[in-house]
Amino acid sequence: MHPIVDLRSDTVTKPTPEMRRAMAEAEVGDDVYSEDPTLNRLEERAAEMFGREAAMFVPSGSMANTIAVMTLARRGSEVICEERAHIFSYEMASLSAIAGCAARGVKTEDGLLTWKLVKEAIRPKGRYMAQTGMVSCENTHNVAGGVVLPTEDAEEICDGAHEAGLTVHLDGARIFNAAVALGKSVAEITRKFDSVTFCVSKGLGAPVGSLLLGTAEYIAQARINRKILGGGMRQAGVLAAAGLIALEQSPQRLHEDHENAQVLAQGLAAIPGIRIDPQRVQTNIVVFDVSGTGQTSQQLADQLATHNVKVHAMTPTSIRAVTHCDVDRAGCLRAVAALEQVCAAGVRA
Ligand code: TLP
Repeated sequence: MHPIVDLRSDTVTKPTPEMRRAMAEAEVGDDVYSEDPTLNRLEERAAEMFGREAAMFVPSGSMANTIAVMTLARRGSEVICEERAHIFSYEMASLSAIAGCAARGVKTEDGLLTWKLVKEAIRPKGRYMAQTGMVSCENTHNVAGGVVLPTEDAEEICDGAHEAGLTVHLDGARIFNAAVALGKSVAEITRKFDSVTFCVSKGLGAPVGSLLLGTAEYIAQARINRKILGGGMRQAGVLAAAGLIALEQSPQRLHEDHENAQVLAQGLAAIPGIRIDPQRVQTNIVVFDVSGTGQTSQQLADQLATHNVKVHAMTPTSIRAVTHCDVDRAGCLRAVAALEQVCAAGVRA
């Protein structure tokens, strides 16, 4: 049997031997006292890359988003986001359960918010409706298929929202993928947001962690909120050591994942019953419709697993495959061949 091709997510990557070595050798201290030199280095380097005053390491992207809402939005206020945004639909409602806000999901065809859509969703000032407090964007948009938010649209949202007295957060879990697709730096494409989060644990390949970025004042408050969540870590330098390698080295290779996603998308498009437009695949996420195969996404995913290919059944009719550093071109081609076989067998059955 072939080795496993795991396309469920770019979160599944294993630390490289260099990361493991750095983790073993990391100089550490107690981060709750801000005394972990490796973690401090990661935070400083991240802030520098994004042109921000400060950064804070958190265990996960979900915690980073929750802290952003806790820090930027008043309890009882509404947060405008795209309907399928991770912060709204994939974080166990922590936005409400923990940060005390309500999500106002905006429906879009392509996952991309615009200022026009955001503006229409802002509540009028009054005594009955929850008042809008914050806007949250996602770049790249995961569930919409890794689509990239154009920088002009992002900036228009930020300018409009600021003028309306709202704060704006960016869930940039995969912002380095967006930067590669846009051919711009992460600093350039995020500069107008009040707060930005990105994950070292996704396409960048580190085992654990995300960073939250903003002004020194914002991050000071965010540190308090991280502690409220029990997210103050101690000798977290062992994690930061891998994060530093991810941050310095991985952005240069993300274009390979995007190229592999294209190969995957084109292969999938040729399979009868599968619907996908490869031109809409901009980064490392490939979402495709399987309704024409006569099988549910879960049935297909289960059968693919018997061929040692793992994918994520996202909805009953759609599957998500994500490319990353632990899957090469041959692996992607093998996934296409396996799906072709599984679909053909389904037709015969
Ligand atoms: N996304 C995960 C799953 O939760 C779906 C994945 O496999 O893609 N923002 C975005 C845009 C994300 O895609 C994710 C993770 C997060 C935030 C949360 O990150 P973690 O998993 O570190 O809490």
